[in-house]
Amino acid sequence: VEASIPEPLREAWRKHSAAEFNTKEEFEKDLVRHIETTLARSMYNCDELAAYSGTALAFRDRLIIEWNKTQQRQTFKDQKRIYYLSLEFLMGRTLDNAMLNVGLKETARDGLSDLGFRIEDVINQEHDAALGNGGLGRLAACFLDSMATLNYPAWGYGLRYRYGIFKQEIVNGYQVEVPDYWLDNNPWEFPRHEITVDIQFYGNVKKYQDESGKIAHSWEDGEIVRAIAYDVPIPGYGTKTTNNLRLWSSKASSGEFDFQKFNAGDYESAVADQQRAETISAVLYPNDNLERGKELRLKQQYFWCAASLFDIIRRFKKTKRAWGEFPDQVAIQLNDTHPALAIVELQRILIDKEGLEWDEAWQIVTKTFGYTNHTVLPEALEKWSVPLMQNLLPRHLQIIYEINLFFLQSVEKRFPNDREILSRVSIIEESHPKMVRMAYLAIIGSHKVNGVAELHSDLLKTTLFKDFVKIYGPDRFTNVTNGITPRRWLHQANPRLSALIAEKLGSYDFLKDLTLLDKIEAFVDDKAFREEWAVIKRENKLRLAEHIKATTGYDVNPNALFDVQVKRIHEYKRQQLNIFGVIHRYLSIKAMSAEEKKKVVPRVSIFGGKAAPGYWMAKTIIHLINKVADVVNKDPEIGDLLKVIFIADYNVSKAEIICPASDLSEHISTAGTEGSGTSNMKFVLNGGLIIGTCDGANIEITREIGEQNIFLFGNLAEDVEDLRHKHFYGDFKLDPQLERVFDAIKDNMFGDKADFTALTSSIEEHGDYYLVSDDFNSYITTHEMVDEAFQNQEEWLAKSITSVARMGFFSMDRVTNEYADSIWNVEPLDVTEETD
Ligand code: Z2T
Repeated sequence: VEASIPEPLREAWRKHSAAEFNTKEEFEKDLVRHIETTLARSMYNCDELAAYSGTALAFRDRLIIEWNKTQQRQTFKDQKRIYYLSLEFLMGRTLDNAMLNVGLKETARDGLSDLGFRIEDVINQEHDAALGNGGLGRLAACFLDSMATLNYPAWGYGLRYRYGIFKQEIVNGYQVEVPDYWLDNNPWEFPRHEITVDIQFYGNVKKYQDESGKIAHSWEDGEIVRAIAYDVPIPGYGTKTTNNLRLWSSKASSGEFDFQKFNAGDYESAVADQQRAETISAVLYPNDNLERGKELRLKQQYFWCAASLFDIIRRFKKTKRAWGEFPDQVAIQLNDTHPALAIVELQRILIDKEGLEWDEAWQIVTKTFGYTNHTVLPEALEKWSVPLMQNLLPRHLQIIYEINLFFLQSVEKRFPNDREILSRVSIIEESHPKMVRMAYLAIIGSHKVNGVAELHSDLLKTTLFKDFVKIYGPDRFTNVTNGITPRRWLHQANPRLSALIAEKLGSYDFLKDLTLLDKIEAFVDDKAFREEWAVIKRENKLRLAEHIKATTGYDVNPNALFDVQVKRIHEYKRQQLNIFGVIHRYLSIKAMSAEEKKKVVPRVSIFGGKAAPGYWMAKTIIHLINKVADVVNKDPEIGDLLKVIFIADYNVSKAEIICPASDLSEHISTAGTEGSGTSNMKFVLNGGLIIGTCDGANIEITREIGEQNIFLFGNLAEDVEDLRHKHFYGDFKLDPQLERVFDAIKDNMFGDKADFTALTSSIEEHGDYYLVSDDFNSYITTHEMVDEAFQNQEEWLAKSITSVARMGFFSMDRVTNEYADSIWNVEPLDVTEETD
């Protein structure tokens, strides 16, 4: 039977086609129906969780309808599509975003209220989808929102982890990791049990002669694992486009468990096989900016790349085009090197399965891929040991050697007198064991390579990838500075500020064209506007204060300066600099007379972030922050002048509460280490000022908002190498104010000093790699300038408004359009009469 219904029967279908709710009445009807039938509950048995599920199901119906239409439209038009390959999608919650994107949140609010629920309580029932670590995963999620909003035909491809990033609890000041099992009752995913791909591992390669006598290769006798597709609808804001995020889940290939083994009575081993297969998509690796070379991680990477490519090729083949047209139909973006094996897999399919010649295949491959690099930190660059890859992916390793050979031959031809360059740029590092350098593979297999902020992209070109610029010329390397979606990070997180801006601008159009924000600069002296702006900030601070009270028990003064640093805990991000600064402030206040204390600007220092479970130094930093909080918050000499708060389990939904509530946020990485940073953008867009180093996107934020509106401090990227060199040769003097801080720690002021020796000695004795001491004085002095500025509330407010007005550049929509024009060469596809 044909899957497509014949035309004469379609009228009956059309008559009964599912309808979308648009009014409050229709919403209530759908909601009650879902609660009473889908959930089998009633008005006598409906808690907030059931109300959440019912609301989600009602909105899900709407999304599905537009999602189906979008997929039909995109198939019918068959334009070039974008495929965004990312091992991480840090989505956060879906319901609130879906309600806002389809423009029916107020309708739902009224409907829920009629039925006895407060919409905020309902929204808060949802579990975050946390399939990511930090900035890289959140960037992927912002991409999806933006690509749908701009009507690009785009798919995300990722892994359906059973466990997302762990939940963080703080017990006695230490981080404790709790598994994040998030899949039960998730209404936002659709299992596609009919969409499967069998993926091979291990085995060996046979050489043979094909019919024409040509030498060919086949990869045989491996172990097979099945990939099953789970689809997630991605609605755009104020558009009908609803794109697809496809996540792969792993399962044993022969179904429930191996039949033969089972019949032979080998029950245990049959179950073990099944579990081993399911382990592939079981858990997200919790490292941010660190790669550890574990076999299971390589399995995850290949499993996901192979399934995604098979799926992409299956779609391409349906159109019966020639292979040469593949890059005109398909743009694949590699989110870091995690999917770099896709390059090898496409080459393998083209030459081993489709019988193309090497050169023709390689042309197609390089035209298809683009590679985004997110960091210059050496410990984050992926390298896989050759023996490991030989065992797991024998044919792929051969192809990598082949790619490398042709590449090195071309380099030798161009630089005949340079022996050194060959070993420097080889994909294979000649170490013991030999290693495959994934970044080099990604560069060689892509037509464009981009960094994520200007400084970062410049550093790539002058340091890490210098030789490749020489080989390929500068055109292969480009910059696309990161952005954030204003839908989630302004409209959803800060609805009152969004409404105030809309009122002044006459519409919410700025959410689709963020450069329109510049029009609010005209109101910077408007007294009523300024007052409302200040009231909104205060209410957002109160909301955060409530959260702090509920989760930590501490009362914080909403009039104090809220000073926030929330991001993954990492030495290069320098939370240690911040907490040392806090100790400095504490000691200074304690040394003051009553008279002097009256002049102190009250502060709440707020921290949040997870440490990778194996990263001891990061865990030590968390411990110190919590110990300092214990002491400072209970010190009667301090009162409201200083509070230290560690917010446990920082995630996307907490960021939505925290970002709108900051007066000041900290983006203080050692210059040259942070690729871009994106929370800096979220805070400024919500009217917070920032203190930061000349690093990542801070530099471009300064260019946009003006240097009078940001607190910059510290050494510059160009000076870092020299300073490290000096330290290495013993030219190091601990900053005297930092010495006073260390003395307090060593006096056991914050508990057993031994707990913190690793932290202090990394600075005093082991070269201070992250330049904490070098930047300390500048940091402290700049914080004094912050205090002074905060005392002039009128000027502070003007800075806040002006900065928001100038943030248009950092919209993810600008980012998406830049990728579309300069890397993907794709066009949007909007609804037209022809297509609908
Ligand atoms: C990550 O979040 C980032 C870089 C990585 O390099 C890995 C992870 Cl998990 C392998 C971050 C950068 O640190 C940050 O500066 C940047 O803003 C973000 O990616 C998005 O580009």
